[in-house]
Parts: sequence; C-alpha cells; structure tokens
Amino acid sequence: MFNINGGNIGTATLIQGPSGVLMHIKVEGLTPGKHGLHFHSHAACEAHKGFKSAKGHVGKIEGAHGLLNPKGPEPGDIPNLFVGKDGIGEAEIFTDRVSLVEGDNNLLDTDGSTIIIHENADDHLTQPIGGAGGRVACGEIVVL
Ligand SMILES: [Cu+2]
Repeated sequence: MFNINGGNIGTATLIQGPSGVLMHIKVEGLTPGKHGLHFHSHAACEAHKGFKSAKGHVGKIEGAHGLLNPKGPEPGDIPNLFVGKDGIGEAEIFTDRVSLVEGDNNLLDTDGSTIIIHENADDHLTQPIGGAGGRVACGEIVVL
C-alpha cells in the first residue's frame, strides 16, 4: 500500500477461500479514526493523479454504494478501516462479493484491481462513495 507521496505504508494480503476472499491489511502513517476502504476496478496506483486512475468501485452500480444501502451493496464495498492514535490501522475483512478466481467481480481480471483507503469514514449509505472523500492510499492487487 502506498500513500499520496509514493511512500510504502504497509501491506494487504488476500486469500481466496471456499466461499470468498479473506483480507488482512496493516498500514501505518494514517490519520487516526475511520477510513473508507474499497476495492477499485483498475490496477493503477498513480499518486500524482490522486489515485484516480484506479477508477470506480469493483462492480460499480449507480445508486447502490453502501453496506447499509437497501439497493446495495456494490461488490467493492467493505467495512471501514480503524486507525489508532499511533497512525496504525489493521483489520481482517471477509467478503463473498469479490473473488480471486474466474467469474464475476474477479479482482485479478484483465485490468486488475486496487485497494483504496479514503480520507474519511464511509457512512455506507451516501452516494457515490459514502462521503469518504479523497484517496489517501492505494495498493495494486497482484499475484506474488
Ligand atoms: Cu473507494
């Protein structure tokens, strides 16, 4: 995971299980509090472009963003990351709405995918990104 200055702030590891993807993320140097966390649809982390080239959420559906949205959620929606006073954020998150294998919402499809950490909390309801604000960190999802 890289911040907007290109600095390496940590790692996210994803594992495909029998019914979904388990992610462990640990990052540092973020502002304390909740940060929106999503899977975005293109494997491109360009800090000088504000990580905009990562494009929108995986499986974007207009009006359907948010884990608490009756029309949602979008496949790329996952819970917020909590960052402590020490600037460290760590979480284990499971979702069955994306995968690392062939099929719908495959994070390893031809244009790849990214994990984006946003500036503010995702309220899981406001369109289009839960009021989460700018993109502060980005990680391309790759096979190691
Ligand atoms: Cu996002």
